[in-house]
Amino acid sequence: MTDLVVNMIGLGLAGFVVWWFWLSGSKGARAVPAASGIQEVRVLVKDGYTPDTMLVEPGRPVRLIFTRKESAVCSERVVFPSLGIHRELPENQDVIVEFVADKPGVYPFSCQMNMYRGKVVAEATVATAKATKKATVPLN
Ligand SMILES: [Cu+2]
Repeated sequence: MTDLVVNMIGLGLAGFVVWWFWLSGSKGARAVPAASGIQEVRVLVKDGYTPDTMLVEPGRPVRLIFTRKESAVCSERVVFPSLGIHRELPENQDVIVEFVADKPGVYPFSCQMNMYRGKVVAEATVATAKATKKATVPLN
């Protein structure tokens, strides 16, 4: 039973590493910590969100700067349901959304009609994941 659980954890971590590398491709963006320690990502709002996936470290402040470059009614608001955040996005203006992703997990956001979608993924770095995996292997 213990072996099974440990194997599951190992598989999960391997999957996580693969997934992380996949996400770090063209669409995902890892937030770059500013000098202040805030993890900042600029998001273009036009035919969707670019990037639409942001990777952040859990427990540290996140700042998303949305710039809407279209007049489509669709994107006039951005909503983070799990964080209770609703913001107007006037055209050609930077709108800052700040929060702390205090727990690892996925924090989705969307336009008010849920047509444009994106997500903030709060996860430890690959280095952390590898260290955890290493520590897990001898138990197999
Ligand atoms: Cu919409």
